[in-house]
Amino acid sequence: MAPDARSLIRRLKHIRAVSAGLTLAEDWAIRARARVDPNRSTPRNPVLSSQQRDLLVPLLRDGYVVIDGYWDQARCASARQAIDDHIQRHPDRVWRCPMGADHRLHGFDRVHAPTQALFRDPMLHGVAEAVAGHRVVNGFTLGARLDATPGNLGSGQGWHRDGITQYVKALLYLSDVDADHGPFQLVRHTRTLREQVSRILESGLQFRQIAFTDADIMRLERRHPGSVTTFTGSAGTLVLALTRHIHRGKPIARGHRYALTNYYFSESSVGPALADYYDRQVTFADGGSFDVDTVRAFEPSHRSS
Ligand SMILES: O=C(O)CCC(=O)C(=O)O
Repeated sequence: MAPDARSLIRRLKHIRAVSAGLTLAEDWAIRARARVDPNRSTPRNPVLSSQQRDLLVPLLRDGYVVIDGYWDQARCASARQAIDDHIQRHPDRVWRCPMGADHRLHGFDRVHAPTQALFRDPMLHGVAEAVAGHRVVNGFTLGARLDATPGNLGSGQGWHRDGITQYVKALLYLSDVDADHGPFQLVRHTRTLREQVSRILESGLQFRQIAFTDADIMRLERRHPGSVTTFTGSAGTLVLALTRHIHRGKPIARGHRYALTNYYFSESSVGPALADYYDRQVTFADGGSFDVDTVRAFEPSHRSS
């Protein structure tokens, strides 16, 4: 696109009615395209267990649900050690943020057998699919350690929302996380089309905005006090969250935060473009890359049960 056209669009997006209109139009186009998409995939077995229903109801209502004690302390301690060992042994396979706080091991499930239990968890996978309304795949489990370095932005590098093909993340704390240890935070009422359009009209957010400043969030919080929700919890706590909400890991003030995160994607979005996106940025924990065929071939056990 010509630079003039780009700058015109940038200026138009500052007009709230234009941003709201574009958001509505894009949503309509996405839905229309999905209806005629020959590759559209639907879950073969949408039947949920009572445990899954118990997770799905608050997840859809609030945008998150917390499972206490998903892993016990011993398992968390051993995974923390495995993350430290891997970071030390394979520094070339670690993605680091510019402030040196966030250390990320993509595909930690490939090198740490106990993480497979989280990666494959059919209960979580089934809930992720029920939320999306179509087949999703778990692209990888991220193993991460955050260190409290000066000026760090926290996990995820600041307030953002995930892309339209990522509905849900499962984040498992491996260490105790209080307000100082970089907890996950989510801004409620920023996900649905209606909420997004309202936030544009009230608070000046913009069409397709995926990164947000602290000032943006303070404006939202002033209008809707209590929207920012902070997830503290002990090691072993799992947070399932709809990550089209604005969210971040809070900057870490003390010590370290260890976590594992499942990255669920719409199955139809997993292809060369996504692989290329990861190839350009990271080497996976086993030295490999995002492998479209392997990711798509994995058949979670809940589909056949
Ligand atoms: O780990 C967290 O607390 C959130 C990370 C996140 O949102 C991201 O990496 O996109």
